[in-house]
Amino acid sequence: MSIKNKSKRLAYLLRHDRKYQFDVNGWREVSDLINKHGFTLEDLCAIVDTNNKQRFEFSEDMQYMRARQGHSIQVDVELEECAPPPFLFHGTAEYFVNNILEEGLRSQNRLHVHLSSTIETAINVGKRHGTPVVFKVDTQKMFKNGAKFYLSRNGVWLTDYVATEYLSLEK
Ligand code: HQG
Repeated sequence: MSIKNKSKRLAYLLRHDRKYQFDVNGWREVSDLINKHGFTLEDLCAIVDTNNKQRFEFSEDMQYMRARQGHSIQVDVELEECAPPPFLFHGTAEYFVNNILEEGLRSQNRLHVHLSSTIETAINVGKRHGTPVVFKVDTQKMFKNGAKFYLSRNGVWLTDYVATEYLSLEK
């Protein structure tokens, strides 16, 4: 398996695997990944070091690993609450747009709505689902109105929900 595919498999095991009993902060034993899922320690180190989005981290003692964001399982990865920049972007696919304009951005299967700092990143996120469309999010107004924002350790902005009043289509 290529390192890219191993990384995808690891993302599933650290974000979405309902069969594993995660620690409250989202940590999974390195020994479990090695003994039950076919990774070597070298694989895991290479994935942490080379991952383009720095998605994963080891615990200090190297006994555990976790994903820094993107989970569907209920864990607390100790996200840092932060004041957002004035605007952020959300990339989605064309066929979700009408629904989003009706009900706002929901986190769907994940714990949070994911927002991007740049239009380019948002386009790439949207492409994963189809023809990309980018929403501009008035994060400043949301923040003034009491919404909370979190910045993951790999630089992804997260929030719980974005109501339609804060959304505009980016052309
Ligand atoms: C859409 C990747 C209909 C939402 C990326 C998205 C990201 C709605 C899809 C991270 C909706 C959920 C997350 C509504 C939201 N009606 N559709 N009301 N509200 N949606 O994959 O943001 O590579 O769970 O627009 O880079 O695409 O995995 O979220 O299209 O940072 O590290 O529902 O995943 O990171 O899709 O992607 P997803 P996402 P990684």
